[in-house]
Amino acid sequence: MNNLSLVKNFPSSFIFGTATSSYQIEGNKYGGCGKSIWDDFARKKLNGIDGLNACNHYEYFEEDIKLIKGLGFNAYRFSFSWPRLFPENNNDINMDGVDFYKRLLDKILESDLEPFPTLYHWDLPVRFSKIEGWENKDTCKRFAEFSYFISQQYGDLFKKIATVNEPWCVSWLSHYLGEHAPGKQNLKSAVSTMHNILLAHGLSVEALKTNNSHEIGIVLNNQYGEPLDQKEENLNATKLFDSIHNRWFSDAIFKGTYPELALSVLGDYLPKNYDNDLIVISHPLKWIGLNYYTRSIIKYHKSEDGINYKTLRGSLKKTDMDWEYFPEGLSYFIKRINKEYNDKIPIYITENGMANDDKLNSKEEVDDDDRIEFFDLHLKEILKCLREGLTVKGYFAWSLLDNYEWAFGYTKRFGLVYVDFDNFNRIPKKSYYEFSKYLI
Ligand code: IFM
Repeated sequence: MNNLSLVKNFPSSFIFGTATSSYQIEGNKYGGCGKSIWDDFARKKLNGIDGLNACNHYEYFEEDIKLIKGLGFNAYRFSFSWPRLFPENNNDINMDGVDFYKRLLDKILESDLEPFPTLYHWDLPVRFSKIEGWENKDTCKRFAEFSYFISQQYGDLFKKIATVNEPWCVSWLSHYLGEHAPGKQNLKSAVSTMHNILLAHGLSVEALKTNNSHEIGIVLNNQYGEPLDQKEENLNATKLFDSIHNRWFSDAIFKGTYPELALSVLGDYLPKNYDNDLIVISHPLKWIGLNYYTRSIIKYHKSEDGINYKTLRGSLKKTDMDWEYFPEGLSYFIKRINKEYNDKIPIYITENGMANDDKLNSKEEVDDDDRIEFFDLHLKEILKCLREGLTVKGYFAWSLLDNYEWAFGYTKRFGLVYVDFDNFNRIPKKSYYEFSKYLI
């Protein structure tokens, strides 16, 4: 039986935290929150299963922060909801929203946790749909203004801040694959969003810097691509997958370029003079967040638009998302950041975790041994990286609570804490107690 005793082997300066996001937990029915593109998408594509109530973190946040403290963790990653703060338009502030994040930050600090806020975790106010959301550079400018507002309002309450969570999901998953809001399936929309979301990040960095000296980062999600076999066509397909999924974002952020291979298929769809924006996109950062979950098997697949690959599932043990356990990928990407991009930058694993088909047992407890195994395997990879002198500084378990898992609604449970969505009861799972056993 796996346990998490290995957490004792981490240096005392290592940060352990847990991560959440606004739309997934807060409940937008509370506190005057406005509508986001996810409400619209849920209504049109998900039979109305949305984040209206979510975990009602808006009312339960004090209990939730207590739960984090009870884990023995020392940090909390959360996101600000843009539609909560500016529900109607870009000028009129919702004071209940302002007050909510003030109370939340005060509680986090009072509990001796380090806040790791993120400015954008996908809940774009729905009004931006009228101007095609992230396909329009005006949205980037408005995001910079929002960033400025946050730093003015709360700037003295946190040190580190991330601009955008997972730009690949904001762009490719949402505009090419159509799986997330706004649900488009159009290569041109995807490519302009792949560029604009990075521009939004760069403009946000500039806006944050005018106010104070925060340690600014961005959170990228990397996925390992494993060629189906050693045939040349599958090896090439894997390189293209990596170039679009991973290198597009890290090359732009760290080097101010886009990878040649991805450009060969996407370049025609980029805005004119896009390279001027790359200067803004590649402003130096103080830290980088890496979200890591799984790998994909990559197979050549001819496609009209030149995206000549297909992603398949392999035969390794899988989570309830049908994602394979592939912990080796985590150390692979940590190493890649240090060896290929920047050997000094602090790396935080800002998300890692698994969905499990958790059920309450007869004692009203949740025995999520598979999750304990998942954490153990991934933390072992991080320990290896630390021994090699790589600059990984922290680990955030995704997630604190079972929550709204986007297109899957409430059917996928990622939490360290089980949530009964009928009455908002929170029940710590076995994995929760495993962390606290060794960290407290
Ligand atoms: O729930 C999401 C989170 O919002 C972003 N990263 C991946 C998680 C699991 O799918």
